[in-house]
Amino acid sequence: MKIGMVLYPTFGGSGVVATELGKALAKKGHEIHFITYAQPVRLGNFIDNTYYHEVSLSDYPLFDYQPYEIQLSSKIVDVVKHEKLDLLHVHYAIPHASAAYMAQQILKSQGVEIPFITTLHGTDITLVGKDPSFEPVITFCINESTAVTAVSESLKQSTYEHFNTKRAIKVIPNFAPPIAKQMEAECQRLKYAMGNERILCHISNFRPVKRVEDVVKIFYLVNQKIPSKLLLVGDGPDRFMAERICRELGIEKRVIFTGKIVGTEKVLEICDTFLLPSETESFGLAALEAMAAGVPVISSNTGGVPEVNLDGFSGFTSNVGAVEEMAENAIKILDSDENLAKFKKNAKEQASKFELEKILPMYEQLYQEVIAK
Ligand code: GMT
Repeated sequence: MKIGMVLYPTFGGSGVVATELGKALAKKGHEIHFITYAQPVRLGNFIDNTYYHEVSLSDYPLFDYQPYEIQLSSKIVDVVKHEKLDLLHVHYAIPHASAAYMAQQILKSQGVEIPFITTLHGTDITLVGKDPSFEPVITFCINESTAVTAVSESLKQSTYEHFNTKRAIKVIPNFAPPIAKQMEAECQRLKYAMGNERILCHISNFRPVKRVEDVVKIFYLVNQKIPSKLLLVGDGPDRFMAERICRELGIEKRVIFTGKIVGTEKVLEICDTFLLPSETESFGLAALEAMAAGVPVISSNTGGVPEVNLDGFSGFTSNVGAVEEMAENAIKILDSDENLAKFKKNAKEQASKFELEKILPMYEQLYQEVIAK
């Protein structure tokens, strides 16, 4: 199949899923055309069957705001026509679904039919989408998409709660991209922690929804009982606040801010526990990636996270803001080598339910269905 993949190119989960999905489909022989405004961070080098079409933005002085959606629609029209695509798969509703709809209508006026699938990822529904200023467009696009998928059962239910739609939404969970085994993990680990220290980790875009302050407080409590280090990976609006709190709590020498990293599997390989205390999380791809690397997860029990992290098995889940309970749970995992080994094994076992080989055929089947419609 020839598939147009419309996505955000950044570190956000939706872009990661779209890129990894495209790469996996390309490996199976499908032709994948990524359409976005910058090189997707996970795309990497020259990969067979993948093509990247950059949407260039106009900086004409009349525009206070660049009309990205219009330029994206035009690019989609061009790519569909000239590359003879079979379907579009757009990740994150805003503005990708409305751009796809507009492109579809333009193409229809020129005698070209193109179906489009919208995958809802989370904040497009739970935070941004239900903002009244977006709601009518999102509702319309959900209703007009040839097919709609959501990354968890929880996100599907939230969509029905917040939007005026009865249309079928298929749950296709995210998958853990395959990870190449690192050979020097033990050496690498010693660069960050002494032999007797545990390493905790958090990876995110440091937005308020991630509750990075809770991450630091959980670590502060754990570190009082168990010698440890915290790796904070990523960057965003709450990084400065997190750095300040670390200094106030006197743990700044025990917390390492790495900034943004492309190959996070290298970090995960040296970690013992992953912290994800988010306010809301439709799925928690970062937690799944941690579990796939054998890292147990301490998370909130919000949104789709309990579908991924099994309480008491692959880690623990708690109510949002229950910092002390989350710290106690982390200590339960970290206080003996036996417990840690058990949870690491369980984390991998739970992650295997979301292996790429299990999820990919669900998308391929859906693609066949929408093309046949
Ligand atoms: O979490 C973010 O801020 C990024 C956001 C995105 O759209 O890229 O992530 C969302 O999509 C991911 C991939 O499906 C999910 O794993 C995340 O849980 C979801 N984030 C939220 O719901 C807050």
